[in-house]
Amino acid sequence: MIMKKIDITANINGIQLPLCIMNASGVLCSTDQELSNLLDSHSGGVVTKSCTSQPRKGNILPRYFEWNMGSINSMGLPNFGIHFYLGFLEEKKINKPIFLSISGLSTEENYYLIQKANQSSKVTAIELNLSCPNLIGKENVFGYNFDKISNFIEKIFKFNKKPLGIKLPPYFQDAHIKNIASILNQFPIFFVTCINSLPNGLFIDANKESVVICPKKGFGGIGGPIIKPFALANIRKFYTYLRKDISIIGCGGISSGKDIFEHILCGASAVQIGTQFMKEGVSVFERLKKELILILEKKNYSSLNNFKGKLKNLQ
Ligand code: RRO
Repeated sequence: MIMKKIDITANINGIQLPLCIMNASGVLCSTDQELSNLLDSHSGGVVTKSCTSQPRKGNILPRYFEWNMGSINSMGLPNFGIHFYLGFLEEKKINKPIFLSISGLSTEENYYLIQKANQSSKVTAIELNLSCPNLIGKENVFGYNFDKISNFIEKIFKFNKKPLGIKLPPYFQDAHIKNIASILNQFPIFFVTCINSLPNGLFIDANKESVVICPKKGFGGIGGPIIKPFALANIRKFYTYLRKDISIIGCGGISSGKDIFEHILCGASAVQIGTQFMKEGVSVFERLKKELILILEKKNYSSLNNFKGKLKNLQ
């Protein structure tokens, strides 16, 4: 039997990834060691921890907890500041696309961070995080601020020259997704990443009659397998409403090759792994790659374009 060569590289609006699977921002991508491990891993790209202009310690510990169906976090944007991430990239030999995630605490700070990212030749693309759910004293998720997003993005494209994508929060109403998509469609955005964690979840320990993380009385962002249906729904709807040249990076609830297949079927061009990467470490990328290839072999598909976005309806 002659096996067809199976191509699971990805193309994010012209950015070529050697593999369609990478890490989600926030997970094991904060320190020099973690980022070096990612550069050395099989991942198709490296996404850095969302950064601010100054280093931040983040919220008090414990701030992350996982169980069989998911994870809850209230990290509070701990990071070493943008200069650390740009400095790290300057020193390293870069062998795959680098997505610098930024998450300023104000619009002005985001403009500053985007300007800095524009000055680095090592940054392939900017992932602008408009969906951090865990900032004490800054509880509102900017991605839900429908009135302000348009002006904010308009100003960015007055000076930004780098490929830029936006990490979105999950939306739960069709009208909200239509609204955001119609705003994003007006700008030369390269990609959206759907979805960040589901904000303001609560996991509790019934034995101890207690919450499991310390900040914000135990409330935090939910990730992992239980959020997959929400990730798929957001990807599917954005795939329908966004301009076709805006790629979608799927994120949410992936722990197997089948989960990746489902994300791509809904319209994702590539995927990111959060909770499962945290559980398994860098070996997750090779495992998922093998599992995805097996599925494509069985279905006789030779590349992601054979099925990307081609989810069937029942009538
Ligand atoms: O650091 C965090 O608390 C955090 C961020 Br910035 C984010 O975008 N998503 C998340 O679940 N946690």
